[in-house]
Amino acid sequence: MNGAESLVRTLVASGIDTCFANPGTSEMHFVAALDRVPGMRSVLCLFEGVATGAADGYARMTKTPAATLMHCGPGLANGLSLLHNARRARVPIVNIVGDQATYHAPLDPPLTSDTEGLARPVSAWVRRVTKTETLGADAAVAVQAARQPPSGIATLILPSDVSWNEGGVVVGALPVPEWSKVSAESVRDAARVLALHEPTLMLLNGEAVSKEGLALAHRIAAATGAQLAAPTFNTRLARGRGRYPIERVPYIVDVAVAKYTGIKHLILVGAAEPVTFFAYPGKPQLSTPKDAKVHALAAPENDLVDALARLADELNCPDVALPDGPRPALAKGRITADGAAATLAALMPNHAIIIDEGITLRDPFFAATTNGPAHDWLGNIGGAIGGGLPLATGAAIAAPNRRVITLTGDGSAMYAVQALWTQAREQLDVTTVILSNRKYAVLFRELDGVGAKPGPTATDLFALDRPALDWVAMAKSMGVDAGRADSLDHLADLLRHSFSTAGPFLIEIPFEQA
Ligand SMILES: Cc1ncc(C[n+]2csc(CCOP(=O)(O)OP(=O)(O)O)c2C)c(N)n1
Repeated sequence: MNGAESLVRTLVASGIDTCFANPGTSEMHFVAALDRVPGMRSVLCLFEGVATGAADGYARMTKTPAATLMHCGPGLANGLSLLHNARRARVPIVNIVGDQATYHAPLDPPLTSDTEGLARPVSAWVRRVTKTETLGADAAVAVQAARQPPSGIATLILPSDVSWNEGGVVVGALPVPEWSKVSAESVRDAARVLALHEPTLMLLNGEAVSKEGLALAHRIAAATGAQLAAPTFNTRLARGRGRYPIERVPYIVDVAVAKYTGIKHLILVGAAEPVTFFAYPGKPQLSTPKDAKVHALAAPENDLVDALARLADELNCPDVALPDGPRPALAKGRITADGAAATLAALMPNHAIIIDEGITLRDPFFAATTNGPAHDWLGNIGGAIGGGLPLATGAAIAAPNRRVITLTGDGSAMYAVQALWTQAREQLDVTTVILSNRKYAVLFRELDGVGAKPGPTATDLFALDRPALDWVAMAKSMGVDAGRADSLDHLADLLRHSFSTAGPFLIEIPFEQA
């Protein structure tokens, strides 16, 4: 058996069943092994950023890693920004990067680069394999490293001769690392703080914003008067009917600071202190008051649901009723953000997965879907835009019986638009909603935030209408049927059509330019 085959067999034995790939010459033996080994779905992505973003989406839904396959340092470099987001989202990924043969690299052929150097900033674990005999064992360790709480990216760099040489050894799955429980002292400390009944904010992250985590946090909040919040962007937030709602820390610094004025205690549940996305001249860097006392109930690598359950027990918190607001009704007539959001919330199917890259048009959709059917809301944690369409691709592969709805700004959608082609090829149930304002609207807001004044050059650098993007033609060219909504009634027709038809569909919602 050659090294590549031992690698693929070890990955399958370790539970990896999907590989998002964009291969080249150095990965040919890996690709050939995929033909010989059953159990691995290979998904072609036409840009490495699609592969890395898809692996992120896959991991958010299954909580287990997929593999990627990249071509040398430059291929990895193409995928880096969405690996950055995946690292911030704390998801497991086994990132496989083919490279020059061990004996060829010293001659410095064209695709030689510092592959480790490119991998290190985004990876929790990096290893260059040097021997065919150990490749299987290295792969099993890579899977384990990716799943080491709080999860991360394990990059395996694979010289081509290590792949093609004979002598590969398949290794069985290593134990899956456990999420550690918080100490009794941490639970008691948090209980003591909450029993003071002083203004307290509990900031919940990770599994603490799952359906179970939110239910426990609401019991604690109802019994103690603490406020609850999730970070501005979340890996996977459980929402809609049957789930307890949660506010997110506002993105806009002044709004966040005003909201949390007077908070005396901050209890972190798998979250970090709420640092603002950027520094703005003369503004605070934290959304909570500087003098608020910070208490860590749990770190990201802890079992957060267990920590909340033990805290609720410690405080004897009774159950609380689920709030039950009315589902928004269909809106009609001229397109507005509120109307489009209500229409989506009125029509979306049960257990949808919403991918949020809505930028300035996000908030109405977040608000309207609060009382929509149960769904998961996947945000952009790392701030590198362009991950929406790739994330949707991976989430749809991970959860084939659920409709994925991508809400994306038109600017953001252009970064990795070729994900649509993979969605068509794999016939994924993804509805891509382009929130089309023909500009980088948020950057006007940011200009104002940092105190810069836009002139004609700045304004032109944020304009997407010269030339205009033809979203319907672009989607159709990649095999995705599409329509442009010209009213809210038309939007409702397009959404109904997509939700009742298998496979991907794209809807452009044109918004008036303010
Ligand atoms: C990788 C990366 N490049 C650039 C940016 C800066 N950036 C943030 S938002 C944005 C424009 C988003 O435009 P769009 O998706 O159309 O949403 P809108 O602001 O119009 O609502 C840009 C360029 C970024 N965050 N990440």
